[in-house]
Amino acid sequence: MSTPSFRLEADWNPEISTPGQLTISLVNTGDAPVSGFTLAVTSLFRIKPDSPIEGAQLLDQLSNYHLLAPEDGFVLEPGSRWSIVARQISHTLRHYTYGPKSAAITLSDGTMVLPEIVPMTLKGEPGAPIINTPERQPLADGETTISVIPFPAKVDVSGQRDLPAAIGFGAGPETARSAFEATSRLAERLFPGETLFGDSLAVKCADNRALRHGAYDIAFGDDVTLSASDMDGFRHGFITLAQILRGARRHPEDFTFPASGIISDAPRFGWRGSHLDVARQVYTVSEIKAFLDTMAWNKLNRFHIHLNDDEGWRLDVPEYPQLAEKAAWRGPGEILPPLLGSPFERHGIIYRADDVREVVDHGLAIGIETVPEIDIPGHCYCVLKALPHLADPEETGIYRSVQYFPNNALNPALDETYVFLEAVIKTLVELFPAKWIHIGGDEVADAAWSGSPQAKSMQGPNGWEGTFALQSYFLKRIQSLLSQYGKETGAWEEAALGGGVNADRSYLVAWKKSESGRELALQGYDVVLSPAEYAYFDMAQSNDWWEPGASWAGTVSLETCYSFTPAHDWPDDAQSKLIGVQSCLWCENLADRKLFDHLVYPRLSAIAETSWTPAATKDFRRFMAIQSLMPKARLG
Ligand code: TNX
Repeated sequence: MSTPSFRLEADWNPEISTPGQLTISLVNTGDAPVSGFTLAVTSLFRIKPDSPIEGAQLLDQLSNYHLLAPEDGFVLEPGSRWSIVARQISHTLRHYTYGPKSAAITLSDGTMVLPEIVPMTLKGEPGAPIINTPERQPLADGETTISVIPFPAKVDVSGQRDLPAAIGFGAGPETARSAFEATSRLAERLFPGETLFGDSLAVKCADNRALRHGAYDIAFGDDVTLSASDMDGFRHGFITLAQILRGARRHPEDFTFPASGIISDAPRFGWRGSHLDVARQVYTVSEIKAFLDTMAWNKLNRFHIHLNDDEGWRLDVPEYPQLAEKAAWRGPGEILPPLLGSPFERHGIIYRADDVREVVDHGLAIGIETVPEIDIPGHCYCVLKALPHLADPEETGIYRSVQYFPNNALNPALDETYVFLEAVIKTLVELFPAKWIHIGGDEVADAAWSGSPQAKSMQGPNGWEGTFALQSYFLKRIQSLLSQYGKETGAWEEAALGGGVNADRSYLVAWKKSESGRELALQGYDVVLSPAEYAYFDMAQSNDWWEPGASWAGTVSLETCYSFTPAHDWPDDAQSKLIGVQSCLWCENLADRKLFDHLVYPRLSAIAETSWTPAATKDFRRFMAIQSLMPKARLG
């Protein structure tokens, strides 16, 4: 018998209906007819449940997992196609990445066949995904600078020194020597085969208590002298020197190694972060470490790791083995079906204590604190599937999250919820030394808990005060648990709803709009800005259909990303509430790891420059000349 084979095609046509028409076609590329089969597809789009579909029945669905079957008796002949048309779709589809990401055909005898998947087209027009690296744009003729990103606060240098063979450690305090050694190991990992550190130019290091945390000065003369008051300052100085050397070697027409003068540098913000969603896709410890290395070269210092979402839980909590055994896995027969491009087999990852320590220690050695996020009470679909006793047994009705997960929020009215979270927090406190723990708080559905008698019984003096009043009660209770451990609370901006968390000892990440941070600051919260329209790396970089990513917050070109000007219109009394800036990388589209570098670099460097360099010193033209020297994680 011949081996069955298939090709899966998809097309979006926004001109046929509103918002548009999605056609999915299965082509039989084998040489025997097939019947009695089903087709399972994961994607970014979601066909709305209970909406009419032409040519198929939707047998099952969870968020973006769809199980489809042709009408009874349908036979798919060799060389012919089965087409399904759907018009009620969760989003307007704007890029090929919204289309099918993984799929499987189950034949009538139960055999599973994986089709070839063709990237989704727009109105049938052929094309190919864009995966590229922005070109370096040289400086104007005769112009020179130093090749440093983020660009230092003050640069007053001149001349051109003969290039040293490497940056060496001359003399100085023990902190400087350790910073030198850690930076030299970092450079070896990032630029294998290049000599940046060695024993050539003997940099003299000096303690200067007048410099603030992370700040440094470099004086260029016969000697090169690096001054700082702490390890971070020395590390930053050595990174700057290595960047200067690399640039001057590669593009001597644009970049100098100064002969004299001074660089006086200090970060604009204490919080210079990057978030990574390790729930939607699987990231190995070594992939995370490679990402951290690129952060460090950009002088970023906070790694916000998003450890759970509806689609997966990543942290082993020994008291609840169901998390490691069930909630971390997707696949046929698992509590979660394949989603967002995961393969049709058991697929997932759980980080055990040693894995977490490896990530945390790797970060600390290069100046990065890892801030863990457990996203509660929403985004907990897989937790509630793995631990069904955490749901109110009397709950009626179905509410859905924006991502279409049904009843996915932990219930604030149940004692068991807090027993569970105490165990989770105990694990977090043991493994993550940073002073902050981020507790999510985003995107709880408006209707959450409205069908739970136990939640309803927690009425305020004026009756049921609604989902967000209850959310506030819940988040405050978790916040006080964290403060018993001496930890501060981080959360997304929605944690201010319904009464909010206490502003004291907390920070909120403003993500919806660049203005939302200002409101939070005026309410008294410390704010980290990560506005999606500038700082979300899952946003596509142009309107081109073939540009990967999403665009619910618009498109974020490198120039747009660079143009982000934090708090430029905040009143003076709110400015002190801005503690920093971070990027976010949500990973719905990153089953295809080849997209990682394209989405992240050099936008990571643009955010790094915004978080470090004084607004008036930023310069996109200079950035475009230097950015190509910055490292990539090369995960693809
Ligand atoms: C919104 S930003 C979310 C995430 C999604 C992201 C996609 C935030 C706090 N929640 O769940 O992954 O949009 O861009």
